[in-house]
Amino acid sequence: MRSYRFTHAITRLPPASALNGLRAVDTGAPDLDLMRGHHAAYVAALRSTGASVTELPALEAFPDSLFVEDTALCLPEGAVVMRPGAPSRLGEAAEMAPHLAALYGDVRHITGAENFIEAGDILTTETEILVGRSARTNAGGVAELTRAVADWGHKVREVFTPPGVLHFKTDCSLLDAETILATRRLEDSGCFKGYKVIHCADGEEASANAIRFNDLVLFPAGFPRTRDALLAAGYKVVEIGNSECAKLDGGMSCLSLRFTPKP
Ligand code: CIR
Repeated sequence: MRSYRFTHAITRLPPASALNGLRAVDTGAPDLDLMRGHHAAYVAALRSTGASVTELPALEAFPDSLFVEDTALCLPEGAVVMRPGAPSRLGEAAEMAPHLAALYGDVRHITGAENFIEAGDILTTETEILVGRSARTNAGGVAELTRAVADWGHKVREVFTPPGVLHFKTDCSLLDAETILATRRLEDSGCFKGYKVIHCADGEEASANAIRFNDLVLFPAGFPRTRDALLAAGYKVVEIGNSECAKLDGGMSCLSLRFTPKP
């Protein structure tokens, strides 16, 4: 169950500059203290599963650097450092690379000058890696990732992030080997044939970004009907406040890299 059982995670503390983080729509300034409290609860939930969590210091030069997920794809065999499509985030990937090199023997890089890919667009399941093209991830980025992971035995399938949605995983999450939590608008694109899909309740589309991490599902607080559907399906749900990261279009998956490096 390598797609949701992990020994390690990496997070990065929110910088004060997160006030200037990217957002599609301005819904007000994030409250930094509240954001830091939510972040601490998130890290504690990861640690409660027994995983080793490396909490990196805040990077003031990069307002979105708490969203570490976008900087790398971590697989058992090795890690691939991304090339973020948002110009202000390009340098975050280089900041992450040495931390991955400390844990992995094989770290590869997306290098094509015209190729862009952010790992928020990547959903790794037990059998394949789905990559959604988006405003941040282009065909060249998907093609370069496909080549980078081929000799590790991983298959990449290119799919599409719905228009106006930041990342593929803004609208879906892996719950277990067969099951995905998704919005109806994403499922309607047909990308999850062969999987069981649990839908977010109507009006609760912002709850689609959750993470299965070992025995837990870390789930954003404030979406009771979708939470109850997950509880009814037998998942152990831990609700984490996400009101402040949501103002920056961030969610549960964005806040960590999760992995089990092969010894
Ligand atoms: C951005 O626009 O890049 C950040 N404000 C949010 C990144 C969220 N990351 C993710 O969905 N993986």
